[in-house]
Amino acid sequence: MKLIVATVQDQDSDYVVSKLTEKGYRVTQVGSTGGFLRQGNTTLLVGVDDRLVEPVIELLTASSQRRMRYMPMATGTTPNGMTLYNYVEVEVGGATIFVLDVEHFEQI
Ligand code: 2BA
Repeated sequence: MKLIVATVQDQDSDYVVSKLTEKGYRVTQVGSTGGFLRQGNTTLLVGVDDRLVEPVIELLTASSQRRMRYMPMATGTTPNGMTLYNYVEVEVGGATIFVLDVEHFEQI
């Protein structure tokens, strides 16, 4: 058995979760925050048999999108002390996926 840990963007999470549950996968949705953008995202935990890892990754690939985000970056200050910002473009994935071996699984 494997545990798929997938971080997706908040905008995609409902759609991804509905696609997973439609196909009969069990999923836990955890609210998370990316360390770089400090914006909310969603981390999904999906426990599956080894043979189902690829189909789940295909589903995640098909149902989550890459998007551009804009991150404020301080570039200096005006003579009267106001901070000046520029926005840098950051491309945020689709999904960031880890696949872990499950040593033990039980439901009580
Ligand atoms: P964040 O950490 O908020 O990162 C958002 C996006 O910012 C990243 O998109 C990437 O394009 C960029 N980014 C992150 N760190 C960077 C850096 N040090 N320098 C330049 N650009 C940087 P993604 O790579 O698609 O990641 C989306 C979210 O997935 C991340 O949000 C984080 O929550 C999670 N994630 C990505 N890689 C991870 C990893 N190795 N371990 C744990 N979580 C990860």
